[in-house]
Amino acid sequence: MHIDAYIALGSNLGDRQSTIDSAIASIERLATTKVIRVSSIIETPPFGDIEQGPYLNGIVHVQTRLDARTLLDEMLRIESEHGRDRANEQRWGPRTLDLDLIVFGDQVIDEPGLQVPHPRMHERSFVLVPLAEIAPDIKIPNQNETPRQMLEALDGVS
Ligand code: A4P
Ligand code: MG
Repeated sequence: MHIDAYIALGSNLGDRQSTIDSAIASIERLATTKVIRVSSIIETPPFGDIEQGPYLNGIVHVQTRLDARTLLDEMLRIESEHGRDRANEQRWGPRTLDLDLIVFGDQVIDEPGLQVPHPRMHERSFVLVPLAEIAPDIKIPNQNETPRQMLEALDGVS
């Protein structure tokens, strides 16, 4: 049985577009994993209090037979292959590549180092805009709202 998963991509250091393209190619090469759809890659102002450059952000929809922990481990490996250096960076600070697992089928996981659905997705337009583009009406476990509704709620307050 495959699982429909949604991975958020972000980059604000180096050649952002090449990094995003190469990260998508790496995701495509994962065992038992198929890229179904890639959202538009959009430029977004940095979210949070840290002074940093604009990001490119997007979402990839995959179908995979990997389990969530294996997929996350592969995502962390792909980040480091693209120059991500966690030891020398700030929380929410600039990074060559950030891959976040946003949704993993209907699974709800809350373990050290792995939480899905991503607990802060509903407050981040850089996640919700591309997610609502390719998957506006998916059911997100543990959430009453679809991506479209989350985005409407966020637009309403900002
Ligand atoms: N982890 C747990 N659950 C997950 C999950 N579902 N997906 C753990 C990915 N990782 C998960 O990740 C820290 C640890 O979270 C990982 O080792 C993994 O085991 P991280 O990416 O280093 O954390 P972080 O990035 O410092 O924090 P967080 O809350 O993920 O923040 P973001 O969103 O990644 O912050 N502005 C714009 N416009 N666009 C952006 O993409 N990104 C950030 C970075 C700040 N501002 C931004 C953007
Ligand atoms: Mg992250």
